[in-house]
Amino acid sequence: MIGLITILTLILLAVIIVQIGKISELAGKIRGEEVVNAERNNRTAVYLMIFLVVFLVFCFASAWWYKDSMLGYGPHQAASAHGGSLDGLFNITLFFTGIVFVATHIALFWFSYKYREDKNRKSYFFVHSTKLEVFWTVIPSIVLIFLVVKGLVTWNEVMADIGDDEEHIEIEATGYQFAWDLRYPGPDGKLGTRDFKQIDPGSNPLGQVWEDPKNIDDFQPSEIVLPKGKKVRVRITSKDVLHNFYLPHFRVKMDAVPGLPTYFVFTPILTTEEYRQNLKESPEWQVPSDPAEPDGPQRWETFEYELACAELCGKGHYSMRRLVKIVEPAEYEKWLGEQDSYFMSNIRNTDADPYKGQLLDYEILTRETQLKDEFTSALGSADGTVINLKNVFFNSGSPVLQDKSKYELNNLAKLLNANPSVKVELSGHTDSQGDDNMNLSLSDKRALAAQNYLVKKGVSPLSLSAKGYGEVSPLETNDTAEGRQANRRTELKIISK
Ligand SMILES: [Cu+2]
Repeated sequence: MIGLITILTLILLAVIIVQIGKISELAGKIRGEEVVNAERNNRTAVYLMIFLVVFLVFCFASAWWYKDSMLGYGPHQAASAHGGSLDGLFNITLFFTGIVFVATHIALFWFSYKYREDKNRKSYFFVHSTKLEVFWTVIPSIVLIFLVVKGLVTWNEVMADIGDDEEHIEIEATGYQFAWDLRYPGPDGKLGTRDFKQIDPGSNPLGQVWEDPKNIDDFQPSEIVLPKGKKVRVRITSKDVLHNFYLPHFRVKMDAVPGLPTYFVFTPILTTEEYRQNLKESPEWQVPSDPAEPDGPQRWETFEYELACAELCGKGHYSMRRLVKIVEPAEYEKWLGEQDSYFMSNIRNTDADPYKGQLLDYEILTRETQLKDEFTSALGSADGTVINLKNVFFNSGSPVLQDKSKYELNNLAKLLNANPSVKVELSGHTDSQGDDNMNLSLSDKRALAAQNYLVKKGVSPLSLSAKGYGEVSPLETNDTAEGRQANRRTELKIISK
């Protein structure tokens, strides 16, 4: 409906203009062409002057009106360390181009006013003015040299890569139609290698090479979380077409090119919460976030940083949005601890796992902290708390400890040595396969083997006891291989503290 009205209005306007033209033509015939022309020239000259004033006022007023919504102005100060210098560069450029913009517009319209047709004025021609040539060559040259040099200096500062041994966090963003796959390096701080031939949309979306141990702990979060004040290097790449990694609030923008990894280094300096506090000062942000819910949270409260794609990469382009959260370093560490490695949750012990049956360094490390936590919490709770000792393995049907059991037992020895007053019982358990008595005796021997190992590692024999329980207390069903595996175990019980 609005479209139809607009079209009708435009047609009507065209008709009116044509009619006015016809009227002035007729008037010209009646009153003599010259008089009418002079009048029309005067009128047009005045209209142009009015247009100039309205136009310039509009330009400045709209810039002023929207200043709180523009990046770099009002509450939108850059949230990254380098952002300020980029904003500064924009402002310097705006200053010079602004002067030229205003001056040329005034000159353009003033000249058409001042030099409108006048019978009594004669044109003045001149061939060459050296002064003028020098004037309009030298001044723009100086300004341009200044802008280019300043721009280069800023560019080199903003685009500088990480120096050798400089502490930083490296993350990776892979664009595809239509989303971003994000990858973090996990506790080792290093991203694993990728090979496009290994890409499988279901089980290996990034084509990570599992033989590379650096891939074991990499995780793929659904949003970017980063600590304030730490240098971040983002590896940027694409799987299909050109995308663009754009973090507007951090003044980070870089093409994601298939087959050609790019990068951007930046340091966030404002947490999401601090940015919200800045926005809170602006009236534009003190309105309900959802107009349908006037009592709901205000706009500034629901603000989030975002990652967008700044390349028109296809019809789903708009949906390439990911949340970005900047938090205090302690909160970041906490978040890191909650992330699950992609390999461990999706690939471990499947056919794609090249380490099937082996104990991984990553597992040894994570188990160390886990055991420590379990032991500390057991000391804090009532006597009788049981800890399942993972990663204690015996040869099949025998009480001989496998070499890889040393990690768990060494860690346990460390904890017991640090708490000499704690008394514990080691207990052996088997599955239900085979003879009951054999199982009981085997579990007894295995518990004893674990005890002997701990004594060798300096734990006082007085704080240790060992007992076999055979097959009587299974954790899970004995009908499946996984269940039986879970039932064959060594446990630790706190007797007294
Ligand atoms: Cu895109």
